[in-house]
Amino acid sequence: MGTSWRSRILEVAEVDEYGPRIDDVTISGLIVEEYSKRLRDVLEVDVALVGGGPSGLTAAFYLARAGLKVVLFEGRLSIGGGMWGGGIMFNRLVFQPAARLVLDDLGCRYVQRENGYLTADSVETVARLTVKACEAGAVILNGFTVEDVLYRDGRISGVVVNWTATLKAGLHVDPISIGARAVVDATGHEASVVRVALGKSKIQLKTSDGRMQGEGPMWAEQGERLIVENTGEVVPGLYATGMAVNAVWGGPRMGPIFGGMLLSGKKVAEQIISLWRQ
Ligand code: 48H
Repeated sequence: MGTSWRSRILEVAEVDEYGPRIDDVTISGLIVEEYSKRLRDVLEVDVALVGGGPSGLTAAFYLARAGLKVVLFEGRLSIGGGMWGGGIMFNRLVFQPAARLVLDDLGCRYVQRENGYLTADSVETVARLTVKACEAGAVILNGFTVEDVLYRDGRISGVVVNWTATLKAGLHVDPISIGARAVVDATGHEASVVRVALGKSKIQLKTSDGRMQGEGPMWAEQGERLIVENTGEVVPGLYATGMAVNAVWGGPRMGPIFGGMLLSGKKVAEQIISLWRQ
């Protein structure tokens, strides 16, 4: 008769000169038990964020800090999106002065340069944003791609997720669904959640023709301004933040300056928090 892995963990562990003996099956049991519980806990949330770049992580931090139940799905194994590489892989980040408040809230270290520009180490900043979002209570699930949305009564009401590895392998495996009062597309240039929503019949954006306008050519000042201005709901229940905003509204790209991403993440969080408090 086989014993369950739980009975193994309850057994008094054998001890050798290095401490309690390590049991392979117990390791697996802990992973499966804890991950399953985490996944079950986020099947229904206040906010489902898609994309773990600067805008998504910032939004996750503010939303979770306000007490909302937040899950963030990141398709890759690594969090941080386009932040790691700074500009042309010189891993320094540049921010405009307006981003200082957000950097301070997130506990990021930076250097003050001429004309108010701020610079920071990209690896350290990714780590800080991630830690702050997790400490605030956001659950980050990496390796998960959002491949569809839930749409009920004219509203986006959740996301449909699958393992990125499953999708990359081209396996025919059905996904699972996550219910959310608000969904945030923080997927960067791809705006992949908005795109998938648009691919479904009957869904129109709040843009002039109801369609995606597509990102414009590089112009940092305009790009940074418009990204913050246009951050918000694009379909009832679906919000855009970060680079996805300019893809939706036709704003220019801005190259390697990251203040707009943080400010956009903060703004989308504040919009959702104020609705939630009503
Ligand atoms: C799960 C997904 C899915 C999906 C994509 O690109 P990001 O860093 O996004 P932002 O908007 O926070 O920041 C943009 C910035 O990094 C940038 O690219 C700038 C400033 N560019 C300027 C310019 O001129 O080029 O992060 C998006 C994340 C990535 O990690 C993706 O893997 C992830 O979203 N993602 N995750 N399901 N369907 N699609």
